[in-house]
Amino acid sequence: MTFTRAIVRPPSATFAEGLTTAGLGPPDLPAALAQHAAYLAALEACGLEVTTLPPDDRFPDSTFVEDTAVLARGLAVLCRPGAPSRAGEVDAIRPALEAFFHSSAAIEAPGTVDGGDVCEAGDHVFIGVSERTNEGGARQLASLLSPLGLGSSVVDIRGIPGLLHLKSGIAWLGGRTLALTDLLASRPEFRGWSRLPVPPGEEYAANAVLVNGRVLLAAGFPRFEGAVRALGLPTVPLDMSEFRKLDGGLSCLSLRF
Ligand code: CIR
Repeated sequence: MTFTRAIVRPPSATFAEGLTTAGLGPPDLPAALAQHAAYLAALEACGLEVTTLPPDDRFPDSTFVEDTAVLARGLAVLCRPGAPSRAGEVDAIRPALEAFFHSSAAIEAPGTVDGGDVCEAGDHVFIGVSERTNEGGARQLASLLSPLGLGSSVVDIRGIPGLLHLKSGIAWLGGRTLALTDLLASRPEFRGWSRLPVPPGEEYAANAVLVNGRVLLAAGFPRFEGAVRALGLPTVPLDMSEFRKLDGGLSCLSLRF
């Protein structure tokens, strides 16, 4: 899958009021802005044309744009976030998506889907059922993706500690290879896939993104980065400390298409 574009939204002045369970203290906005700028530059270095939306003070979590939509094969599926405080982020992103996608659909109530629960892996999509994405939302998404030739399977991650979203514990590294944290690696849904274990203690790094042959990953997780490089994939480490304080992973800072 080659990406040509991405959409990002820098953290806003209200960023520190975002949802969190991390217990890592409040994020520092200037540091978050600097990390976001470096992230954007990394996407550009991978060849992407990046659309930067204005910061949106109304929604503290609005920098995590990935949760608002699922983009697949020319279709934009507008999500219905599981957290009430994030519902308005979807309307806020709609115009930007309409500029690039002629075909769109939406998850309807009572279904909920957060984009962070959706892991595309070639022609297969893993959909996490979590505290944010419910079974009805997952079913709706699966039936929207199926006509596009995308098969899907549902992975129920409720009750797995430390996993806000499915992609908090999994990354597709191309072909049939998935990086998986220990708690996911043993799950039957991933049988038949080549599984790269994320070393215990480095779970946060599992939320990596393959962008045009390079793997963007969180800095500071040397064993995981070494394991990815050993697959022959160049890595681009990025400081994510301020986003981690809000339970945010690296993938959730952009919509890539
Ligand atoms: C939230 O709890 O919704 C945000 N503070 C973090 C969302 C992170 N999204 C993601 O990892 N896909």
